[in-house]
Amino acid sequence: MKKYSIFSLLRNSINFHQDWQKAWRSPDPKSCYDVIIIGGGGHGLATAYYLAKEHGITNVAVLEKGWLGGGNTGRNTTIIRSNYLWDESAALYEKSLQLFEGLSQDLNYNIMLSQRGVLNLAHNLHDLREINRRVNAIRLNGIDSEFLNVNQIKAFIPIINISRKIRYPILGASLQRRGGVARHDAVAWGFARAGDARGVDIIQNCEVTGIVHEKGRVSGVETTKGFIGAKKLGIVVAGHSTVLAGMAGLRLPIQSYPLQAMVSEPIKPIINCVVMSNAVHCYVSQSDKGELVLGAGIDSYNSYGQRGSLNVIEDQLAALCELFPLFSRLRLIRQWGGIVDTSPDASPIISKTPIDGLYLNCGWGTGGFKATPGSGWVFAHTIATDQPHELNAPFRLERFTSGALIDEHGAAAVAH
Ligand code: FAD
Ligand code: PYC
Repeated sequence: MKKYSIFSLLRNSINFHQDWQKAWRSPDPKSCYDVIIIGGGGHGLATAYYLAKEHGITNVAVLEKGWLGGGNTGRNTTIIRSNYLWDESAALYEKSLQLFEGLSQDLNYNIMLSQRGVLNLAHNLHDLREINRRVNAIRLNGIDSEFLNVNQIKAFIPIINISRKIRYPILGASLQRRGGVARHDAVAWGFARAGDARGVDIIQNCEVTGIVHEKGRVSGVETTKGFIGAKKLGIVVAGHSTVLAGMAGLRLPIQSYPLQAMVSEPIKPIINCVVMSNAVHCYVSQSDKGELVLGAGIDSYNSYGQRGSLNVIEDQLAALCELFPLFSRLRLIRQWGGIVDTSPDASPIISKTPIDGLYLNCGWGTGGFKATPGSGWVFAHTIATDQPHELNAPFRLERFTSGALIDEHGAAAVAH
């Protein structure tokens, strides 16, 4: 990587950055690749990086219909945690959290990981029992998790409202101290730059319009830049998974919904952790710029409109003001949506498919950002070896016919 002095930074600022080295190349597609990854979000880019780094497979292209990270990767609220109930999920999300903990060093790119703690609130007796069960299950898997009573919550986050006289009083919470946030674009850019340095071709503005397979085996993709041959093909397109799988003649147990988020005007540092509430449907953290980053559950209807409904905004802001009356005078400055791919058990699908050489990574619903490196790690293994990694073996497509579901609706924390 080229080093820049203060003088070269100054020179570049007045010559419109003409001499700046590009972070990754923009090559024309080759006629054929060993592996094509469809989707230039975090998961696709991580897969390409680990294919090159861990498996020595560098004749790889990532095809992205828009710009890198322009899908859910750049639209999420950046929360990272591994507090999942079942052993299978705990192992996968914990692997991802551990990869996140070393990612800035591994990619030589500051992903701004901030392990400020994630609190999940309990508001009734059922929540309390459920949270205690989860804390114990998570600890049995060797993952950090603790229960906080109301006074401990107040000490951890003094601006929270612990009055018993509100609609849904706070009765307790789980805390994962290693949870937190990371800069989402930096995760995509870091994987892109590191993958490119190992030979991966990143091709933006290249929409896949057809998947070509003959005699039960993939041979390539039709794209807006023409046909590109491939020995193996990974579909990693989040909210558009059923569309891409449909091009190969596969019907998935996936539904796509809008999920929205929003930010307030920036204020001085006031909230030093992530607070989530399943019951009142609202979560909040504070960005490095000072904005409150807010969200809630998915819309209740299928759609590809990247916006989200007004009633979700209304309900979550009512919940926010109840939890933090102090925020009632803040103004919102921005709102957006992304399309999330939900599966029947709120767990992902990371799997081979009935078509040889075609692999699928989807179904992360509202919670795949935290899984970005782990997902790429196991998916690269699956593609390279044509076998699932032990961490993604339980997440095969076949679980929907065998019945071995991994129900993580509770851990999702953001309803879907
Ligand atoms: P994406 O980033 O969506 O990448 C898929 C890419 O595929 C897109 O760039 C798209 O353009 C491309 N594509 C689609 N079709 C084609 C085609 N035909 N040809 C070529 N390319 C194509 N998760 C968390 O863990 N924590 C959070 O705090 C969190 N907050 C969220 C908040 C919101 C508002 C949303 C929408 C999601 C949130 N998520 C969160 C979920 C998380 O963002 C996703 O699960 C994750 O980013 C999925 O990553 P991905 O790389 O699979 O998808
Ligand atoms: O999975 O932690 C999560 C999450 C937070 C906001 C959206 N998803």
